[in-house]
Amino acid sequence: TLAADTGLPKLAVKAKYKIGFAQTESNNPWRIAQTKSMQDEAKKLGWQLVYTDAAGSAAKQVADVRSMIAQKVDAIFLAPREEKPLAPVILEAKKAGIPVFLIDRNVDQSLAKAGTDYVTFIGSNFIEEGKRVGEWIAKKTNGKANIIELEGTTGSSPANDRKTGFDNVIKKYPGMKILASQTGDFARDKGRQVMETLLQAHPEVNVVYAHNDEMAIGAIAALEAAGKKPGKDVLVLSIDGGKEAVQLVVDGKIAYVVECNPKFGPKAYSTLKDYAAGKKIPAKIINPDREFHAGNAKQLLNTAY
Ligand code: GYE
Repeated sequence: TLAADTGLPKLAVKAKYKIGFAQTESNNPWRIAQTKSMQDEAKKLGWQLVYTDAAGSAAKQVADVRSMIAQKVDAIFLAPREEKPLAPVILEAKKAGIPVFLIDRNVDQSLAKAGTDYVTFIGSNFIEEGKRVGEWIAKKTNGKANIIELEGTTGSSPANDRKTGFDNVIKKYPGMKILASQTGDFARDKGRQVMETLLQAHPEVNVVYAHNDEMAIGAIAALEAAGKKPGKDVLVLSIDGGKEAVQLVVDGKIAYVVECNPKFGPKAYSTLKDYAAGKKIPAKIINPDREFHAGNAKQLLNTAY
């Protein structure tokens, strides 16, 4: 059945649901923390969770969502790997009468729309995250920096938006130059490899902006292997705020981290309950992001995921 006002599938009020969670990959602490949060909260509520891991493949994630539709889950939580390829299965779920909630990553709004094709996007404001990193660099370097940017997964909403937010700040400072910007696929080893190559081409680099902790940690390894001191010769900045990165802030190797918290479980399921109860759900539900720097990292370390 379709809710007449929005076109979205309705969800019955039930004590226990059978829900799907289509994860995109499990190769880093952020993903593992997110999956654990979704599983722990389902267990707490006594709900049945159908969990899939797309292992970094948008095509597999499409197949995973289709299998959830075939299993007639009550609702689907999807962390879409990329903005475009996952949009069609959202429409397929809608057609099958299954409401979809996007968590952590969004999809292209020209292909599938929040509030019409899927209920809502729950996650961070990625544009704002990129902007905060850019503004921090501008302040610390007086608007003069030679920057290497390590981008997240190509075509993913956090990679697109973290770049946009950052670029918007850079544009205002003629002395801030992006020497090179390349994808490291949100992965530690890829970040290290890309940084090694870019470092040879651009030895004048003095700032590294990594779209996530994992690539920042990889970049630090590359910098150290090349005899550079992260925190002294090169400022390293990242997004996520996992324990390992916050420890590196304490150690002085990472200068600044904007948080992007992976613990979605409680918010995800309370939003589902609100939706079933007929409450109006906003098209975007934005998580508040903290930040970590030399002045607070030690104190906040044990609150990082
Ligand atoms: O920053 C990164 C992960 O989609 C917001 O994906 C998420 C990002 C997160 O692999 O570490």
